[in-house]
This record gives sequence, structure tokens and C-alpha cells, in this order.
Amino acid sequence: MIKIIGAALLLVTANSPACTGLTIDQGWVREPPPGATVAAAFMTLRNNGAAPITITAVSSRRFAHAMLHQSMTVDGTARMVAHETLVVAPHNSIQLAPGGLHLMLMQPNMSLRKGQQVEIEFDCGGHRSTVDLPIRRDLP
Ligand SMILES: [Cu+2]
Repeated sequence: MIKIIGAALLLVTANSPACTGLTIDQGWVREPPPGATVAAAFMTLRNNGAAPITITAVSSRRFAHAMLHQSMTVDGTARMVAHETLVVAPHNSIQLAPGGLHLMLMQPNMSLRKGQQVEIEFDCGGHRSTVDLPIRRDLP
């Protein structure tokens, strides 16, 4: 029984290397000040498929942690709330932009400078998509 389950999982992984239908456009990482331990990334997540895409985790080899955050103001104070998952509806898109939803990248393992690329990996419930985002000072 265990062997059969293992074989089935391998098949799914081999046949579905990417988050089906997901495209990532206009992505960039804001260059953090020297010595900063966090950076934010922005992009448009688009679902070109007919089924919802649920992003269950985000990671980058260049950071210890990555999380989806939402900036908001509560009682006059700016706060960030973490999203465990993010669902992109079929034929729809979600924008990650300064002041709103963003990807928080924490504890870089090397310095981050304008012009470099940062590889980000999205996990959609076992399927994975990666994207290289340029580090920029300002909005593209
Ligand atoms: Cu944040």
C-alpha cells in the first residue's frame, strides 16, 4: 500500500513541474538599505487556467524566510498581516504592490544590490513555479 502511494506521488511531481496556469509579470524586488534584514517584492500573479490556484508557500534560496504580507492601517498604525495561502481565481490576477499585498523576504544570506536577480519559488500545493525578479530602487 505504501509503495503504491509513493509511486502515485512521483507521477504527479514528474507530470506537473509548475503551478498550472500561473504567470508572474512585472515582478521586482525593492533594493533594501544596506544592512537591512528584510526586503519586499512586488508582482502581478495571473491565473490563465480554468481552476483556482492556491499558493501555499513561497521561498527563495537567498533568504531564510519568505511570506505573503498585506500592509494595512489599524487605528492609525501601519501593520502587516501574514497570509498563509493566497488563491488566484481562474482567469483573474492579483497585484502585489507597494502599500498593499507584497512578498516579504527575510534574512538575506548575501548583500542585495540593484541589477541583481532574486529567484523566488512558489509552491501551489505540491506544484512549483520559479521566477527571477530584478532588484530595483523604484517602481518599473
Ligand atoms: Cu511585509
